[in-house]
Amino acid sequence: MRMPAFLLLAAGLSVSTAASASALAHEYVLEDLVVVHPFATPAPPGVPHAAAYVDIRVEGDTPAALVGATTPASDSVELHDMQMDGGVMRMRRVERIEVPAGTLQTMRPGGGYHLMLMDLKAPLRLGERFPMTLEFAERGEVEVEVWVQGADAGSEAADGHHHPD
Ligand SMILES: [Cu+2]
Repeated sequence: MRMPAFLLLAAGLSVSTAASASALAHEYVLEDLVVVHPFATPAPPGVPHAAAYVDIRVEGDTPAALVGATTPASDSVELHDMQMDGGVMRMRRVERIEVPAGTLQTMRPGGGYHLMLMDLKAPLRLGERFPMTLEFAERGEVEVEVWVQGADAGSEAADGHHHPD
């Protein structure tokens, strides 16, 4: 049975809402939370890990917390934060990524939060797409499609999504 989109939303299921204006970005809705333009940078053969980036916007009054992710593309996915530490960029694993109500949490290559795909099952090539399930505290899960893009192209597409003008 085909359900209207609003019923799926009410049931808390994910709906791919389309970037109808352009094919350059994509986003997903989970209740009052919007996941915008998930992308990952390429990983050539022999490179075991890759980073993925998702922007998360909370439109309602309740903060959100990303607490985990899974994908068939890798053995596991860790939430990471990358910061300068004594002149060296260091990655550390975090338990959760908080997104305060009414705000946008962006992730970009080069620093800060990202999702680390640990032990890739295959290289990630430009132009490929793969599914990933994001798990949020209280809100549950949403499945998104991750696009493999260069750091600049992915960042520009995500930025453009927030500022369509
Ligand atoms: Cu990392």
